[in-house]
Amino acid sequence: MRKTPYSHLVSNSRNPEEEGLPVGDVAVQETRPQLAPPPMYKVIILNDDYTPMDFVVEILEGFFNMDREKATRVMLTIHTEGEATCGIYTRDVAETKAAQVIDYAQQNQHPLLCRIEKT
Ligand code: TYC
Repeated sequence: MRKTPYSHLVSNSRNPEEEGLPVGDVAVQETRPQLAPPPMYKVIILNDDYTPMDFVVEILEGFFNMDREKATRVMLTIHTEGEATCGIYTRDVAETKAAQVIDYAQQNQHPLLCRIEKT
């Protein structure tokens, strides 16, 4: 190796002894590639006796990108079964959607609630 003022900082060698490093007592933990998909969370909207059906349909269209037909079907499922899953997202997105739905309902004086649940 050519000697330069900085050659002690540069490793061109795969042989530790050549660089004056100890041999055989250095543990190297390779980082594992992060390939696992993230955990996913359902956003579940709950039924109540007071929120107007039209308002729930508006929520499903506006926050969950459903068309009128799908939004109406999901709203009626919530109304008859007590709750329904409206979308599945990563945790941050699910938490944000749930908070936005509750905020928007409160701004309009409706008691609509939702929660998130790990899939
Ligand atoms: N049960 C409500 C009513 O009869 C309608 C409703 C549907 C409310 C879905 C909330 O998440 C809900 N007006």
